Amino acid sequence: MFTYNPDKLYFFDGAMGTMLQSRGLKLREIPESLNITSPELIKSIHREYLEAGADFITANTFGASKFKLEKSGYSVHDIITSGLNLVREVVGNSAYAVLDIGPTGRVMSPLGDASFSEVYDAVAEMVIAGRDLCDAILLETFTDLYELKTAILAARENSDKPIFATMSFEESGKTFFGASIESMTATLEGLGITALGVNCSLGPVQLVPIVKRICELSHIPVMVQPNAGLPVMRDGVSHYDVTPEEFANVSREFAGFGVSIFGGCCGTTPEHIRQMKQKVFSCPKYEGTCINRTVISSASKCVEFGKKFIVIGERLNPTGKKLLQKALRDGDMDYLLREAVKQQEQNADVLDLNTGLPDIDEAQVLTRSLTEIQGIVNLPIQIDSSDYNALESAARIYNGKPLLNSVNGKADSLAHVLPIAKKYGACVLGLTLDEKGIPETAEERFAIAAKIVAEAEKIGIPRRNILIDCLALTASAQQALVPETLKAIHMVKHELGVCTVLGLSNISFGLPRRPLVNRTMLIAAICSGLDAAIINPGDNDIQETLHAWNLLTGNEEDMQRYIAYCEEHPAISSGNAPVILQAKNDTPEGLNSAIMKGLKEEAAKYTSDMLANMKPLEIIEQNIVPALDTVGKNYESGKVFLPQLIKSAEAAKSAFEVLSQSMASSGNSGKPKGPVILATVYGDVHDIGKNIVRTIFENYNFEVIDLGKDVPPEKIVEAVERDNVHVVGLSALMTTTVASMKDTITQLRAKRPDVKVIVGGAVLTPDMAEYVGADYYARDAMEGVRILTRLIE
Ligand code: B1M
Repeated sequence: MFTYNPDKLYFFDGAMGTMLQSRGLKLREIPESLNITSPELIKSIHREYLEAGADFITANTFGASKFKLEKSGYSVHDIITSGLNLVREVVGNSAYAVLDIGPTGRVMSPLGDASFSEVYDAVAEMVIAGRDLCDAILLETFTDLYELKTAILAARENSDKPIFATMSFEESGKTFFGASIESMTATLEGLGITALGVNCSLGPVQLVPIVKRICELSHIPVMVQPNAGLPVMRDGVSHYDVTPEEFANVSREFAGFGVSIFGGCCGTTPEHIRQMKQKVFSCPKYEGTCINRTVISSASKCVEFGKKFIVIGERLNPTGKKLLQKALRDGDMDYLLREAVKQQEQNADVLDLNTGLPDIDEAQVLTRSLTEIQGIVNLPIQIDSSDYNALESAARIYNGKPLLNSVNGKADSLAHVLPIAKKYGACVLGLTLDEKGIPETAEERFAIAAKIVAEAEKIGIPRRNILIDCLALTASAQQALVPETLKAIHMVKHELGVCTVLGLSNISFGLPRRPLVNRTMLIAAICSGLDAAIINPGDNDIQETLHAWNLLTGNEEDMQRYIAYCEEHPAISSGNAPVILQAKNDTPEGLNSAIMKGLKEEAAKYTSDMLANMKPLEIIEQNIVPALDTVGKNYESGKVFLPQLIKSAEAAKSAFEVLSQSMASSGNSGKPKGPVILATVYGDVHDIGKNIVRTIFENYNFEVIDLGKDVPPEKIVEAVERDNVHVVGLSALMTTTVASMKDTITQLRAKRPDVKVIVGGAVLTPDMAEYVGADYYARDAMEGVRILTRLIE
């Protein structure tokens, strides 16, 4: 089995797919099936990479998950064992045999329909099939950090082999699903893997800034497997133009950043690996170190403690909040999502999530709430529970690196919570209390903090992953202890060297003008070394105090933020009650805002309310379409990523369902006219517009045969002939699927020249409609109705 030696550099092999294509792999042929049907071919490729100097030979098992092999007739077990046996036959003991695992091809919940356990089980099946035959496991080319974390857990818990994990980045420095370099590094490095890194999607040159940043951040070895450049299409085939020499030169640069494991992806050949090894092998040992930071992360956003002051939103904790308690008991996730989104809009940096109530299954409610919230809010979460089982269940399904709230100095707490933090690579918040309660003096609280740090380090949790809460006691009852809290914060921060957090509002309990006391304590604590507070981010007093503090201690940007804040909030609050900031866009653009934020139930509710004053079509044209347009533009400009796009689409759908029901109840009666076929063309899954068109057509009493989305031309032709239809409506939303629309119309014309074709969809123009050979172009659903009426009546 492989053991990493920090004094050595290691080399993986290069592309398998490119080599197979150059040797005649047929379109639609499953590459992994060649382990069984053409073993000599696969062995010859392994042999070439071995001769080129690769230390690790990767089995041809990348796509061997049960989802991908489903209809192939091959079993996961057979593909994996045959693939690894072929490697072993070639390398014997002269190189390491690697079980290769790529993404499962499913999108995980709540964005997609694959649950954590489905993905976990699929990867575990692959690992179990290959664990006795391999020396290491490579999880590569992932773009969804959540899926990769799940796969790592499946690999770790079902084998003892070293794990290498890589993700594919776009030039923007984010993955397709929006994971950032920071969030990837923070999340993966604590999961007990041997190395993390990047592969595929980009060539070595484009990867330079990404790899440099990963090396600055990662505390574990870094690996890189670039493509041989960006693909260029020639004669319908992808070509990769980076030569072995260029590839080797940039790889040497990677070694200078601290990369110690090298290899190649699409377009690389044995020659790329040979020259890379020659160039890199002689590199002097890298002596640099990475940045030591206390960070937690969601899938896309990292928060660093110890720099800017961090606000941890406290509103998702049911203590004293009747409405939240009810929502948790009723499973009203929308209430939680609204609170989460509101705190995000109020500039919280992190959200505390506590679902503890005496009469509920906390593990179940906490994991469900967390799954929903992390699908919609991009802030990191502080998982807050005193139930060890709930804490572990949540840390397991959390998408990123969480902060666990909390451990304390009691033996039982240390024994249960620290192993959870270690296993999931989480940060953990330590409370300075133990079996004897909360000590009075700063020195005693410091001693508990030091004990927590020592116990954590003993099991391998680095000090940077520990934060300490020195506990604010109520000033009205224990006034003399306030300075002890401040002193303890100072000692923990400066003598123990860990970041500090404080649950603030307890300090003012029972006193008049609580906000005044809270904000005064806040500044005193920050001066003592406080890095973060658990507070209500909608509390104006706290917000303006923090803005003023940042202005006084920060830079020009903080000055501008302070001025902007004052312009937005002219009234200075006073009195006892915290002033809750109004969440932006609450009304009157509620529906647009709900769609943009991806809030399904809110979108439906706003739509029902709006139906009192507006017609369904007006709501579609004035709200749904513009909101989706904005989301589309934000997606295009990289402000939002695929997960948010999917969430917005779901919210738009739920709004539209309400409209559909309303239109159905007011629909025309009489004998339906038609029929007309509707379909979104092949290769295109956008069906919101097409569904709107269907509903409006039906509302005008046309019979619609809806063939759905992503419909192959043959299926449309077949339906036209079978049902003797005279009008076909096609929808396309992407430039890439206009060609598919043209192809569909060509095939239709060949069989049924008499059929009239109406086309629509955001990407089309009248010119394009003519180009694809349509008879009519409809800008929107109503125009479609007018055309159809003329045609059919
Ligand atoms: Co995507 N998407 N999307 N997407 N998506 C677009 C289309 C995009 C423009 C966003 C952007 O980058 N700005 C872009 C295409 C770029 C291009 O080619 N020029 C894009 C992309 C790139 C992608 C993916 C490739 C993203 C990815 O995976 N990397 C992927 C594509 C997958 C595929 O199809 N193979 C993808 C996926 C998705 C989601 C699944 C997340 C989701 C779709 C969910 C669903 O439909 N079930 C989605 C969404 C929601 C959008 C945007 C934001 C909104 C589309 C929409 O529903 N609009 C979209 C941006 C945009 O269009 N502004 C975008 C509202 C709808 C009512 O309008 O369909 O035009 P529309 O229908 C109108 C009229 O056009 C007309 O009537 C309707 C009502 O007025 N009409 C007809 C339509 N068909 C008609 C037929 C008729 C008559 C009228 O007679 C037959």
